This record gives sequence, C-alpha cells and structure tokens, in this order.
Amino acid sequence: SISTEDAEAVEPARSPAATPTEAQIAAARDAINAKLTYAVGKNAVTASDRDWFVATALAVRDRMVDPWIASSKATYAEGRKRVYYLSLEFLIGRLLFDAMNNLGLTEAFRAALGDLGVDMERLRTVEPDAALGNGGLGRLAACFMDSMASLSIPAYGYGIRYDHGLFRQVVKGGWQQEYPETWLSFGNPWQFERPEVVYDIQFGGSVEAIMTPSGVARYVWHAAETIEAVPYDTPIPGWRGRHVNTLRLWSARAVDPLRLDAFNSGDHIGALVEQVRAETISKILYPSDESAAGQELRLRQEYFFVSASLQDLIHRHTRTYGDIRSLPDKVAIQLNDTHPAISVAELMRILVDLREIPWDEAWDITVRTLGYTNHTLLPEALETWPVPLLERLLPRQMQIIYLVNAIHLEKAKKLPESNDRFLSSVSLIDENNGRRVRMGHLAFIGSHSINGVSALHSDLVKKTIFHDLDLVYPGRVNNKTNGITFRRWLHEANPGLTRILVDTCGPEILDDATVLDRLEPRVGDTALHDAFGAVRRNNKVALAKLIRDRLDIRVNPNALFDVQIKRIHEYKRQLLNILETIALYQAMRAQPHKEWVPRVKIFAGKAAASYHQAKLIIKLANDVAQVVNSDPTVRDLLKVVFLPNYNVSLAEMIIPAADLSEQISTAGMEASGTGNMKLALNGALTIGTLDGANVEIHERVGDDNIFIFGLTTEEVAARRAAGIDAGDTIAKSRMLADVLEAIESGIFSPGEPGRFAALTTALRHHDYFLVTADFDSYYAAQRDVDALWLDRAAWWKASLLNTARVGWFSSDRTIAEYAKEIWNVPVRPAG
Ligand code: B1H
Repeated sequence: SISTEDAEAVEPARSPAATPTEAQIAAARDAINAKLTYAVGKNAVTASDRDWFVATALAVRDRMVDPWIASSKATYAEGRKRVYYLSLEFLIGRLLFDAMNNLGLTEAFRAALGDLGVDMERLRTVEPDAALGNGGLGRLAACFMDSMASLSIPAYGYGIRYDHGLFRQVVKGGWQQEYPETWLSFGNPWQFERPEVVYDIQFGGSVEAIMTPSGVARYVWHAAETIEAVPYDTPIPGWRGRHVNTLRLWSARAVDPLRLDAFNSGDHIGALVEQVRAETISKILYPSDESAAGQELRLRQEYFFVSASLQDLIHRHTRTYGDIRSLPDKVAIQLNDTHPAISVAELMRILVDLREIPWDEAWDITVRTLGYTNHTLLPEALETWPVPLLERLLPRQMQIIYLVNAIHLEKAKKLPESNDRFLSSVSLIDENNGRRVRMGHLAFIGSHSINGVSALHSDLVKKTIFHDLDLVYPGRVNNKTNGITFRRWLHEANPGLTRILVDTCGPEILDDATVLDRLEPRVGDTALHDAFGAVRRNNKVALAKLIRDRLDIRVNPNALFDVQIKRIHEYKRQLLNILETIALYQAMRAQPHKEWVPRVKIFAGKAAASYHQAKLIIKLANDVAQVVNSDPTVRDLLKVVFLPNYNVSLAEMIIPAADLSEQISTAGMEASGTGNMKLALNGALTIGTLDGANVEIHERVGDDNIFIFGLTTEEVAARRAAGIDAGDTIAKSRMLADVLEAIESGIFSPGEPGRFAALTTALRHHDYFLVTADFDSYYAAQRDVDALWLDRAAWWKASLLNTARVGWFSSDRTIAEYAKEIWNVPVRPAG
C-alpha cells in the first residue's frame, strides 16, 4: 500500500570511488576557499549556494588544466591524428559531478564542502543544465565527447555557443508553453574565452573569375558581409582524468560593434543594427527536433560554425605539419548529420581557391578527411536548401556544388543502372521541388564513410534514401550502433546500483563495461535481488518526492513505474501509450476488485513549438492525468504523471527509478534511440517494437527479458501500402473503439468534446503511424508485463539480466569502432 511518507528518509548514495585522504580533503577545502575569496569575491558568511557552486567548479576546473595542456602537448609531440566532431548540438547538461567523477574528486570535494558547512548535493541543482541540443542527436555528441577523452583520442568538439539553449517547458492548464532558457545569466565557470583567436566569416557578394597565364581560372569571392567567430573552450576530461579534450563553441560577434557614422548623425539605434544582425547567429538553438528548420538564419548558423571550425583546424594543421596535403593523415572530420554538410563545399573552396590545390587532388583530400553520420530517414528532417538562397548567401560554395555535381553525374552515367530516373535521384539538385540542394547527398558524395546509428537503420539507409548513391559509391555505407557513457548514466545517475555492481563484478566495472556480464551467474541470487530492489526503491522514493514537490501528486513507490521520456513526436507514439492508459483505466473501473498491478505512468518530453499534434498529445496526457488521478475508484492502482521540462538532469532522476521503459515507435522510424539503452542499463525492462537499437537490445537481453510487440518494418510498409484508414481495425477491437469514443465523448475534456478531434480523426482516417494497428498487441504485451511483475523473483532476474547484458551499448565501444573503422586512430582505454 501507499507509503510515500518515507520519501524524506533517503540519503543520497556515495560515489563508489575510494575514500579520500585527509590531505586530499584539506587541499580541496583550501582550493574552494581560495576561489570563493579571490575569484567570486565573497566569504563564507555571505556566500550563496550559487557562489559555492562557482567556487567549487573553478577549483575542479583548475585540476583539469595541467592534464589538458599535457594532452595537447603529447598530441603535438607524437604527431597524432586528431578527430574533429562537428555538431550543431551538444546536449551536455550539468558538468560538476561529471568532472569530479572523471577526475576522482567527488568524495574529497564532498568532505571538503561538508567541512565548510555546505551540502554538495544542494550545489548539484544550482548548476544550470546546459541544453545546447534538442534530444538524442545532441546527447549522443555529449556522450561521444566523454568517450573520446576516456579513450585518449585527441579530439575537438566544434559547435555553437548558443546564448539560449532549448526552451524551458512550462505546462499550464495542460498545455505546453515555451520560455527562453538562460543558462548563461549567472556566468559559466567551465568556459575559457579565447578572444585572441578570431576568424572572419563571410556571406553574400559575388565571385570573380580571373584567368591565370596558365589558362586555369582562379575564383575570388568578394563577400558583402563579414562577421567574427570567437571561441569558448570547455575542457572535457576523460575517465580517470589522464586525457583532456576540448569542446570549442563559437560565438558570433560584429566586426564593428558600432557604426560610428550612424551614431554621430544621431541614429543611435541604427548604429547597432549590424551588431544585432551579426550576434543573432549564435543567439538561439533551433528547437525543431527531426524537422529541417529551413530558414535563412539556420543556414547562416551552419555555415558560420563550419567556416570557423575548418579555418581553425586547418590553421592548427598547417602550423604543425606545414603541408595541407597531409590533412587526411592527421585529421578526421565527422559530420553529425547534415547540419555541417556545407563543409564539403567549404573545404573544397579552401583547398582550391585559397591553397591553389588542383581540383582532383582537393577532392581526394576532402573525401578522405570527411565522414558523415546519418541520424534519420524522416523526409521532413532531410535538409535541402533552395538554390537561390545558396547563390545569394554562399555564391562560391554554390558554384562548387554545381561542379561537384557535374563530375558526379558523369560518373553516375557510366553505371548500367543509369537512366533519367536514376540520375535525378542521385543528383545533388532536387529539381522536383523548385530546385533545392540535397545536403544529405552532398555529405554522402564528399565523405569516405557514411554510417547509420543502429543495425536496422544502417540497413534502411542503404536500401532507401541512399540506395542509388550506394550503387555509385559502393562500400561507403556502414553501421555504428549508438552508445551511451556509463560514467554519467550509471555511475553518476545511479551510485547505489554502481556500488552493487562494484561489489559483485569487481572494481574493473568502472573501467570496462563488458565486465557487467559477471553478473550473469548471479542472476538467481535472491540476496542480490533484494539489493537491486532496495536501490530501485530508494530511487523511486526520490522520484516520488520530486513528483510530489513539482506536481502535488502522490505516487506509490511500490507501484510499477512505467516511463516514456523523450521528445514528443507522432512517430514515437506517446499517443499509443495514452490510449493504453485509458483502456487500463476503463478496465480497472469496470472491475475495481480484480488483482491489478499498481502502475504509475510517467511521461516527460518537449514538443517543437509549432508542432500542433505533438502539443495536443501533451494536453491529452495531462487531461487524462487529471481525470485518472482524481478518481477514487482507481486510487492506489493507477496514476498518470506528466513531468514538465524534460532535460538531462530530469532524465538522471527518472531513469534510475524506472521499472518499465517505453520504446514504442512505429517500426522503421526511430533511427536508434539511446534512452532505451540508458533505461535497460539501469535495470528497466523494455516494452518495445522492433525498431532502431531495440532490435539489438532484444538480441542481447533475450526474448524472456523484453516485451516485444507490434508490426515489423516490413509489415509497416505492407500495411501502409494497403491504406491507412483505420475503420476496419477499430471495428475489430472493442477496447480500442471504447477508448476512442471515451476521448470523443469529452470525458477528458468536459464541455469540449471536440478538443482532441485532430488526434482522433487522424487515428480513424489516416493513421500513418499505425497506432491503431499496434494497439491490441501493445495492450496484450502490457498484460504480460503485469504477469511478470507479480512473479517478483522472475522480474528481478529479468531486470538483472538487462543490466548484465547491455555492456555492449557503452559509447566507449561505439567510439572504438569509429576510431578503428572510420577515423583510423588508435585508442587507449582508461583503465
Ligand atoms: C535524431 C535528429 C535531428 N535524428 C534534425 N535526427 C534536427 C534532426 O534540429 N534539427 O534540424 C535535430 C535532430 N535527431 C536522433 O538521433 C534519432 O531520432 C534517434 O533515434 C537517435 O538515437 C539519435 C542519435 O543518433
């Protein structure tokens, strides 16, 4: 029964690292004190939690600087190849505990702060959550930064230092509202501004062709506009702190902050216009997950960070090696989706126009240096830019794209498959929608490696969007299944579980995720079940407290915590989960005295501001919550919770407390998913479709330890081909029909039965995401979940086996594969 009262009683678990010595604690204390006094300018009496946080962060940062400089020196001295990860998103979240854990400082600093009368856990929540990304793609980049440093790969992450990251979500009356996120408003103790490193970034203007005596034309770009890119560096320490890399984020700045002529003539606002125009570029992250933004500002952002990054890395390369021709031997550039795809044209421009390298040689250098990762097949996410826009903003790059295309089409014409359809499909220019440049095609043609992010996805990449290009350039498409950093998603987020794993598998577990399989022989051990259960319960109590504090909803920590946490998208099918929730609610009301498994349905996620269906799904989840949570018939049996403002820190609270992980996208649509890995690692059982990396999780955890349901990718295609009107499907399922009628009757929207018509009409008549087709099989799988839950020993065995068998999903494994098969760089594991 309910016992939320012990919610207060939970102690945060200690980090599993070794106990610090008195000398280490004293050194930490002195360092924090010195920072508080001389960097923050406060004393212990007047210091706020934020002041203590800044002092602590600066003291931790100091510990990274020597190994950071040493890493860079060693890379130079040994002439090692560098990796550059170009990404418009780095969803890094909070860094304090990440840094302390990797440097082995957590317990020394906890004790030092304790001596100073400060609870370190309180400082955790003071740090802003750096949300410089939308979702999985941005978080993957952050996990990769951690793994590259941990494997001692000399690497830079390049991106944009947005003043405002992803919007803050507020739910009011059940509707999502967006507010600006201001992560920098109290400063950022992690960054080093590098005002001495500045690059000019140019836009617009015209191109002049100059005939040289040798008869080869040279092209000179006379740009109309120049802005400056200034870098801010964040050191990224790897596990055990031996290697430290750099995340270099660019900020845009006007060349002349003020137009003095305008100012002097009295136009004080007009004098600032150029500054505003320039600085707009790094003002805000586009919040359009999985759909191309399509605006000019977005293209300016893309070119801005590509141009700055290429100038910077070529400068570093030529300063070290002199000759630009050795670039592919010393540099690997990975393009995180098509967002930096203009790199292909820009690198060619630098090589051909500025370095005067012959075209064919320049092309060889470009292709050998670049690699491209595709993250989605969704048509709305595949970037294309109108030719006239590119001609206006980047005229020389557009010329280069035309030339690349001409040579490429000549090659394509020689293939036996070649015909008009084939050529128009492989062309860089899409002629069917008013002449647009296909950025995925550009990235493909300009890279030696094109990878998808799960086995299924990479297979579909080859069979669908890049089928024809793969025929022209065979052997380039490969798979690199995503991974997650266990440092953040296990060791930091779930110290209690980590402690158990250290005790059962040995301390090597902290260095080598594959050692998790040592749990395997112990899966029947009931003492271990109890230990697992106790940790999970503590985590659930902590989450229950958070839910009570934020939403004033009381949930039972003994209930099954069923979580779906991710961006809100029709293809991710939060709607399917809500429909099942309603069906379960109706069944419970019909038979309140049956032996039901108590459940808490937990949802969290943001919708793009202009994505109306997604926002309506959030409203429905909240309206269903309202009705269910206030119905005394199902009290103790069912609660529905929508936690606002999902971000990295909230994920760190929810994931260790989850019993069931919802991974229920329409098969063929989720490229990989990475939340699925985080939840399984923490012992949640997955209910999911055969989509993305679920397929590989299924293969590893085994049939008995996962709940697979629904249509397969092939069946989805067949179903859609047969038509997506759901009339017949609904007619065959009494339960589904009842659920839809309940929504349409206004039970969840009293006085406004039509509120969800846009959702129910789509379900009935054009159910592209096949929610209705998968409903019955999903409902049945959920009842299998209930049955297993009632057999406690069987449940904990399955839970343990999930943790034991997902070591392969460590991003260390993923990065080791990129290193060997794409970048050709050696790795050195941290342990
Ligand atoms: C993923 C995106 C994405 N795929 C466009 N594509 C964006 C596309 O702002 N935009 O324009 C932003 C993001 N994000 C995700 O990548 C996939 O959906 C996940 O399945 C995958 O796990 C993740 C990392 O590979």
